[in-house]
Amino acid sequence: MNIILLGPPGAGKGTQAQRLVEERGMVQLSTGDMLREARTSGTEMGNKVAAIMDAGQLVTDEIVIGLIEEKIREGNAAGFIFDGFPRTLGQADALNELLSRNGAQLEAVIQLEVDDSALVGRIVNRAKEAVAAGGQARADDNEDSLKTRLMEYYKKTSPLIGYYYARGDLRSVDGLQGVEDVARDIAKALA
Ligand code: B4P
Repeated sequence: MNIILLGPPGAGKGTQAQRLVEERGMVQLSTGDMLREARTSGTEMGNKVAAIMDAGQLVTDEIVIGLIEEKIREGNAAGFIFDGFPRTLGQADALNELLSRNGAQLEAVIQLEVDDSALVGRIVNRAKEAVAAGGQARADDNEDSLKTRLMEYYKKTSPLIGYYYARGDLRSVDGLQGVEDVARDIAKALA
């Protein structure tokens, strides 16, 4: 089973992907995590990625598709959770092609619905918790970057809702609920 978790920044894609990994043994492919790893490489590409992410913008399709392509080619029996990918129509088309080229298909797209005011609260809270735990907040977890991240989401990612609805793949889940309740509704949507 291959599924996509779709939603604005802070909707809980990463949180729910982790649950699915624990409960179903699926493999999480988080482009955010892959890009955060790439930025630590010190390469020219890594530095470019860091600057784009910190500003809250989307990294180019070319870089992101390149990162995901290799993982899909490796395949896995339990299926992939695409966490934060695709984020543009170009990425969605590329994913279709990559899956069919590898004899795989998409089972469902879970859309996590959360309103903007809750998103801001969650992101600010995540930044505070990271600092309180003695670590560092993510460089893009601040109100300025978040404004850009939300604008990017509405402009470039939200058209995917109509795209997957038209294909009959979309399942919407109320992401404003607590983590357990969201997980329960995702399980229902996948039943
Ligand atoms: P991501 O790493 O994907 O991060 P995100 O969208 O901010 O977070 P997510 O929705 O996973 O939220 P989480 O569960 O952590 O992207 C970061 C950046 O990478 C992007 O801005 C972009 O620059 C780049 N990027 C990534 N993918 C890309 C792509 N495909 N194309 C181009 N660029 C790409 O939850 C957030 C917080 O809420 C946590 O603190 C969590 O504990 C809390 N929370 C979660 N669920 C909750 C609930 N139900 N109730 C209360 N709190 C909850």
